[in-house]
Amino acid sequence: TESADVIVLGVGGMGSAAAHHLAARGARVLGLEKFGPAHHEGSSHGGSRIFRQAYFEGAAYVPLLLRAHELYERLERDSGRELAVRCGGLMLGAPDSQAVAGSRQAAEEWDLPHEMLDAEEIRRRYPTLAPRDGEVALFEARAGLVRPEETVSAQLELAAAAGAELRFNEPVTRWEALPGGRGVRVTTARGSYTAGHLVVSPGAWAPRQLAGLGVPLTVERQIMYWFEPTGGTEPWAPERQPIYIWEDPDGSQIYGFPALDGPGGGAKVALFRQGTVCTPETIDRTVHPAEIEEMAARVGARLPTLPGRFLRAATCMYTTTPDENFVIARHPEHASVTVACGFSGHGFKFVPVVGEILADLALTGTTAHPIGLFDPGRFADAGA
Ligand code: PYC
Repeated sequence: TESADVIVLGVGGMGSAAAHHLAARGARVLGLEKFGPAHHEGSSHGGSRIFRQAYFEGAAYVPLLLRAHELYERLERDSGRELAVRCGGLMLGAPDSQAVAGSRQAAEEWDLPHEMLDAEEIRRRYPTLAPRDGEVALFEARAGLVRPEETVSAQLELAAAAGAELRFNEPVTRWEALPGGRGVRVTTARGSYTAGHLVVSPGAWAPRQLAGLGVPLTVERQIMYWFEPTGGTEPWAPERQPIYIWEDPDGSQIYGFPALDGPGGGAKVALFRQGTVCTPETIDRTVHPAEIEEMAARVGARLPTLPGRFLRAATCMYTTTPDENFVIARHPEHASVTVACGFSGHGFKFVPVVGEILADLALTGTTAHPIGLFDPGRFADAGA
């Protein structure tokens, strides 16, 4: 049996961040991953994730986003990789929609720089967008996108450079907290390891790896689509086109990105939430013609130069809690285990700050970051 100070189970978005922060603080880290580095099987692929701070899901997230912004910049400097594109962001919809009213409330509460635009001003600034009369937008210049695969790769590289041992294609079959606070034992397809502490960051594999946590999690299949705009990608360049989340009167939201990655890269669009329930084993990885047609019709109604030509689509997974807030805590039953799961489709922008929090919790049992919202104890009565 080999041993480490801290084992990290799953080194995707959150786990690679934890491994990076733990190793940088001098812990002997062993990272175990079912797939290869920065893989496409989970929730951290597809070239782009939204970054924003005027957070309509709740102003309580804002301090974490302020720190995430700093840590992404530090990660960019330390890795020499381009991880963020600061193209700005628009939250669009009726003035009382969650996207608009919620982001405005967070911006006002935290004094975040933002502008409110009416439909005419949106059309004037962004010929790619066709809001209806009465629709408005909150524009946030500091918003933009982050690059998931590059971010995971940067964190893995920096973790390894700080001494972390990372083992890929090595699925964990079982973990257990040893009695008497003697740490943990983790068994994989290849061996058995002990450590003083375990960080469990399994993404969509949480329902199995954290079955005893008592958090009701739902894994959802999501689809990302890339279209080539009619008339070319010039107006869709990140210098001109911000990211956007656009809420319909029925509360559903589409979101999208500027055209990235040169000719053939296309403009990515997707539905926020509303996925179909799946498991990592049963997810249908095929994107069907009817799904593409439905998305094409939906974007065509709002974005005059889309759908243009369909380029490609890919699936990924959300792991969602009933209130869509994350779960980040010491395990309520095992003091030698820290858990991170249930990022509910909006977690990637937080990746480096979650790594910092997980390192705090694993090494000291506490953190100065405000994480009360993420306590798994909030579901304690749910299944009773
Ligand atoms: O977290 O901003 C977000 C987001 C938009 C769509 C999916 N996640």
